[in-house]
Amino acid sequence: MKKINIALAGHTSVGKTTFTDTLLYNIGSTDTLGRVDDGKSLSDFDEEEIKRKISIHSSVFSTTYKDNIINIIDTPGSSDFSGEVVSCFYGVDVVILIVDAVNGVEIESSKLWNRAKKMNLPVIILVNKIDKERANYNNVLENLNENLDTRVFPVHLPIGSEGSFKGIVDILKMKAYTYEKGGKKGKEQGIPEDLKARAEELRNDLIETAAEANDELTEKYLEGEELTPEEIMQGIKDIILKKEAVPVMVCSSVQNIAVTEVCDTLISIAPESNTREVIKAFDANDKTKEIEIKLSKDESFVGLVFKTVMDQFAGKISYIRVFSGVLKAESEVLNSTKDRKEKLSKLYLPFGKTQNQLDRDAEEGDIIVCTKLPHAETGDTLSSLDRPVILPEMELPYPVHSVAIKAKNKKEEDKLNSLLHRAAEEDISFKVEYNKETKETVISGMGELQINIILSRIKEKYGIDFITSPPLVAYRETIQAPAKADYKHKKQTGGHGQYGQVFLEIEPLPRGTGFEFVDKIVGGVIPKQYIPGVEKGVREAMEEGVVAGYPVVDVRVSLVFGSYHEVDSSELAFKIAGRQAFKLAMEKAKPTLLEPIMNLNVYVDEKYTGDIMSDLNSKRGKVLGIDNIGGGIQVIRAQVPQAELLKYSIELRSMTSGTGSFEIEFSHYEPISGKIAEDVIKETLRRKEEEAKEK
Ligand SMILES: Nc1nc2c(ncn2[C@@H]2O[C@H](COP(=O)(O)OP(=O)(O)OP(=O)(O)O)[C@@H](O)[C@H]2O)c(=O)[nH]1
Ligand SMILES: [Mg+2]
Repeated sequence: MKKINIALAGHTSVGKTTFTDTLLYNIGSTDTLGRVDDGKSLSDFDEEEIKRKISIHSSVFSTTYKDNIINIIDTPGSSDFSGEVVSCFYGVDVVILIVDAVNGVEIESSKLWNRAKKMNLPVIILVNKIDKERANYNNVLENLNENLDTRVFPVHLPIGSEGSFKGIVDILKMKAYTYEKGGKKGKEQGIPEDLKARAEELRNDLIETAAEANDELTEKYLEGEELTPEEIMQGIKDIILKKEAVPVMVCSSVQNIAVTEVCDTLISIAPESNTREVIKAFDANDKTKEIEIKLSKDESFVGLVFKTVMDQFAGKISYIRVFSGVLKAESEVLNSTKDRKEKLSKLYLPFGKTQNQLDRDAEEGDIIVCTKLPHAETGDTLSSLDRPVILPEMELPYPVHSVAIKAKNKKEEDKLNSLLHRAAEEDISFKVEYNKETKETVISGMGELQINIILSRIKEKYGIDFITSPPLVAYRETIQAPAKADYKHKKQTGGHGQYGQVFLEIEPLPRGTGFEFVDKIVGGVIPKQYIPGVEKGVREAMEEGVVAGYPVVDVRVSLVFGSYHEVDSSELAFKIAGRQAFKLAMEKAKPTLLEPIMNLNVYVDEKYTGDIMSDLNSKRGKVLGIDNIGGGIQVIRAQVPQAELLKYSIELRSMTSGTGSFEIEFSHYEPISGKIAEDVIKETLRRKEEEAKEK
């Protein structure tokens, strides 16, 4: 019995969900063949998915076929949901990259290919929709070879094409399978005459590929000896694991032709749950200590929560990949990421929207579901109490779209916040943060569509109305020249007075350094106990700069001189003096605004590159380079002010008819001046006035 854990991934609409539904039907996991198009898909079952006819969430199916356990995860194709795709990649051992037989490699396919490569996950390619008009297998193979930085080798050859597609030649078995309408399985037959030569050619190519797996096979092959069927199979498996070449299968999911043969091929060549033998982890008690986890049921338990669903009735549902050991129902495990114990109740096997109770222990290689784990979140490692380990942290795509949000009715603010946090628990790429600097709740994710879907659910289901706006930019302030100032705080109010005098020198520091306070007092002109007061005052003043009230950064402040009074001095008096002196010094030190600059990677079809470049130009962007990543897709790497990118996901969509996508992350701060700075100051003051009025 094999255990195979698969993620189906690919560009939008290549047929991942249709393939899933067809496969589940063919292997007898369900009696009815559901379809995305008629809203009956077992995989796209969510209301929004049915309405929009696209996948939004991943769906996990634990199935058995010919005594093997196959866990299939159907992932969504739109980049808006790529966070969930990537987290699911952490739960599987192989990615089936599905491509459309006419379109070949598209933007998301090429990003997913790169992601799988980065994660060291083996990939097998499935060409779907070979029944479509203009589909041509040889063209797709060429397209794959050109656009993925690997070599592909077909393990299937289609019989017929476009409307006449009726089956495949399996190059691994050198047998042909053809379909009759309504059949779940191909009828085995001899290879059609007109395909014999091509099938032989592909078979030779396949054997040559297998021979590359190791020196022994290579030698045998070169000496003209025939490789045994076992050697060929083992060679192919090794090559897949090493990703030196990638096998290609073919089918039509919607016509239900060759889907079962795809499944048979996967059983013979896909890496199994323990093929990798070991994975890396860290000792939970000493995170610098790397440990190898043996993928075996005889080891201590280690599992990963790779998906979380907040179900209206069942509560929190955690999807767990068991990497090693045995997991028993009703037992206790350690959530080593959170350092908390988790009490498990029953164990279930996932099947789309349903869960079936598991009547055995879960073991290495299984994907199971637990409900109501108190602490577990996506990305958490679970381990046995006797060997606490942590798996490497998930590396997820960086959010690209953010909006500020507040409840229309102030009284609903708390409820809105808790619903947003709940959504974030379920969707690992959706983040909710309170930005202390701008005093806004900012939600961010992978795209406008993702955020709109989450918000419309909150509105419709819970009746909460809210206002969204582009988030405020977290500007900063700094100085551009050294300056000096002094301030004497002196107050005589009846009995005890207040007294403190400080002389400060301030100077600019390199970008990103933050703040330095230097005590240069000699001869006790300010007693030691008051000096922390001065620093506190300076820090307070730095929270709101003199240009537009933004935090001040990259400044060295030296306290050089001062005076005190035996009776009237106090830490408070020196704090006030420090604060005021800093403000005075900053006024004289050529203060300026700083704006955040982002690193931006834009992925577009090359026909849009010109438009994108001129748009980036108008956004004050600096283009750093353009790379071809294959498939006619270019990555434009640029640095652009954040203020210009607040609606970029919407703009890019319209510039590229929805095909472009991008990645973004904070890079650094840069000064702004002139009209741009004036506008920022004006807008900030206007907003502050408005806020003051509201209060
Ligand atoms: N001609 C043809 N159409 C197909 C095939 N497989 C799927 N389709 C159609 O392609 C459309 C998209 O199919 P889905 O299965 O939803 O594609 P998907 O990859 O799951 O899409 P997302 O999850 O939204 O990215 C549907 O209208 C399907 O009927 C196929 O083999 N041939
Ligand atoms: Mg889908």
